[in-house]
Amino acid sequence: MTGDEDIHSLARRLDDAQRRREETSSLADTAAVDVNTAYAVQEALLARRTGRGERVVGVKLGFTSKAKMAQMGVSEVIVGRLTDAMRVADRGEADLRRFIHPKAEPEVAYRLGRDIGPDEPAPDMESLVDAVAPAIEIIDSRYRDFRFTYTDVIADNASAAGFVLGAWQSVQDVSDRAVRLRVGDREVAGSTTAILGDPARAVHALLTLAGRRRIPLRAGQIVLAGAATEAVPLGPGHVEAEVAGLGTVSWKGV
Ligand code: OOG
Repeated sequence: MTGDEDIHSLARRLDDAQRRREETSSLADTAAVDVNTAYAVQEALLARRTGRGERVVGVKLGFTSKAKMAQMGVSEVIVGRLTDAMRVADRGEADLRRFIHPKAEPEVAYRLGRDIGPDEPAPDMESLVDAVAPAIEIIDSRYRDFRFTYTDVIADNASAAGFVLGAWQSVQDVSDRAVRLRVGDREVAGSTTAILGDPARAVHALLTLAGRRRIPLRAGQIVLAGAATEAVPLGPGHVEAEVAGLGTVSWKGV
């Protein structure tokens, strides 16, 4: 088992790795970390960020694709937290030196229309969200070579590192939409079907998970529902994603 002291020292290790842009090794090398402990480390990591003045602006889901679930040998999605410091402006620039070995994923973002209590019985989408947008997530594992266990990645805030939001659109069914991501001269194509079959399902999975993990969900917060394609390694240059019917979102790595 892991005590409070260990939880804080594991959070410090991940936080230092992110701030110094230095990879770290699996937490399993030094501590026994179960899923509860891993979420406690994530919470302690978030407390370090908010202690420095960052503001929580939403959540992200991970392992929403069958491919990643199979790769990790798990069947449950994971959640990480987004802060204002992670946001990159649409059509803006981000200094890649902020990251260790970043990758981009094209996603669908939802905006929560109201606070959501931990034990609400399956509310409908219209009552939960008030807008939807195309988005690009920047993931950046703090672990060497992106190699981690299931609990490692939960502790590491689900590899959350950055996000870019396109223009908000009215709430609509975004299932079965074509998605493409261009990173420099590489283009990958996918579909919103890769996100648990339908991104709306990811929002419902989030409610269950956030309830269980006592993660507050507030009006105005952003939900990144999960990746529609594989993650593509980032280098300097233009990055653009398009979700059919929702439009495009882009930024430039410098
Ligand atoms: C973990 C984060 C996964 C997703 O879309 O599954 C994720 C990782 O692969 O680094 O964001």
